[in-house]
Amino acid sequence: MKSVELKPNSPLSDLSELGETIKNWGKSLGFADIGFTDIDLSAYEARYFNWIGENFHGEMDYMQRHGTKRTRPNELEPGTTSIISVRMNYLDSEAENPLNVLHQSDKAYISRYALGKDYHKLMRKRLQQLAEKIAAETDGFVYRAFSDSAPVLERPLAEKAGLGFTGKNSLTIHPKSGSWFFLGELYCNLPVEIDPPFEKQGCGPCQACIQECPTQAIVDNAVVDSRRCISYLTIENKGAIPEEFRPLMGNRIYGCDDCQLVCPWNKFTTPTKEVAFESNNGLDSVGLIELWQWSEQQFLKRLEGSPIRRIGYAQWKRNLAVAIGNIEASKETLKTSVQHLESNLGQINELVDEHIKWAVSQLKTRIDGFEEPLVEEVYNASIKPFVAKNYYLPKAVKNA
Ligand code: B12
Ligand code: SF4
Ligand code: SF4
Repeated sequence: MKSVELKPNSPLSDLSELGETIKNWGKSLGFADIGFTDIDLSAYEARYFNWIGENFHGEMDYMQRHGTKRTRPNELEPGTTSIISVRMNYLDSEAENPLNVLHQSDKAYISRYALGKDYHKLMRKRLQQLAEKIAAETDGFVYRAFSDSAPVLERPLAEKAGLGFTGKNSLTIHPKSGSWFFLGELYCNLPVEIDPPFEKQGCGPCQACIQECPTQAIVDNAVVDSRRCISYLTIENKGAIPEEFRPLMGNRIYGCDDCQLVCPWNKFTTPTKEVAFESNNGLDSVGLIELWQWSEQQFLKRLEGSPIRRIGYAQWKRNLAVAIGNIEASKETLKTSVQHLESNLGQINELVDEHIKWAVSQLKTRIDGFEEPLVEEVYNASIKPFVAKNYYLPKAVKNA
């Protein structure tokens, strides 16, 4: 492959100046951090294949389909010699306080990354703009941009590029910025100086995420069994949600943030500056029954540009049915919820019907035992509380 050279008319005097210049360009394009690394992921390969070997990917076939392409960047994109790793903050500090939503069982909890526009396109567009700036100064620059869009081991790459350490919750955490950010990469052939990696996990003795995960999905240090994770159950899993997890999901209808909400490093979150990630469609605090009443047309219209649209209407209704089945409210409200659920029976598909029936039976058990302590018994029996005791939100968050 051709080597990269500065264009004769470039204002830069030497290729060694390019690294710093790229970081400045990246920041002006909205990335919170930019780091450079090599393509050696050998230290992570065994961990990745063990994870696949344990079947922790569940039905996410795309996670195991590409063999070593994910752990050997040069097999995915031949000619890659270096990787530019970037992160972009997404937490909207103007959105409703997530704890208020989690504490109201008749509200829908949507993970904070999905309150605004889909990040995949935005991230790749910005990476493309960054690449175009580099291409304008150089000859022979070859690249490909990714953000959760190909078999790429994004977190290990970020850790190697100095963008953060891997927490016990498996997320990349920056000690000055928490974990509420997306990752993206440019696989390329630039001869840039690589950045020092994060070598030490910053968790210390803390275990908050492991203890507070509602479904006990963090099965070891930085190892998540997707099949137990609410994010997987609500987004990636296309079939029935196993019954054992339904009561534990509470009102989380799309993704889950608990392992970030309890993480002390998230006191230091830097809120997003991206208008596209702002929650301007009311999804930060909306009632479950209101969403349940959306027709398929409303679902498609109201969620235009949102990542939520990807799961489709039936899966959306499946998730809502479970959450409505978990509502704790007055007897009257529970009865009305049953009516709303039953009015949709036979209208979407068998999968949704089965979840509606489950939800109705949950509500009816609660209605029947309303005067008795049954409600508490049922909920105390559900192994983990729906809501953790300590959360760490940045001061900038509304009502924090
Ligand atoms: C599959 C996937 C999922 C699956 C599986 C999650 C998982 N933990 O693997 C599910 C559906 C459950 C999921 C959920 C979420 N996801 Co997701 N997901 C991915 C995806 C596509 C692949 C991740 C992967 O390769 N997993 C396999 C495991 C083995 O890899 P890994 O966790 O990266 O593991 C390595 C490190 O943990 C590691 N390691 C590194 N250093 C250290 C240090 C120590 C001491 C140890 C022990 C291990 C260790 O070794 C492992 C093997 O190489 C990435 C995008 C991508 N292409 O990378 C997004 C991605 C990881 N997801 C992301 C997000 C935002 C989420 C959610 C927060 C969304 C939500 N709110 O619902 C949750 C968080 C749940 C969680 N605790 O992980 C972001 C994370 C950003 C960040 N700051 O870390 C990513 C990077 C997407 C993006 N481009 O921004 N996700
Ligand atoms: S996203 Fe939720 S369910 Fe998944 S590991 Fe984190 S706390 Fe557990
Ligand atoms: S909650 Fe504690 S253990 Fe979990 S990632 Fe954060 S610091 Fe690490």
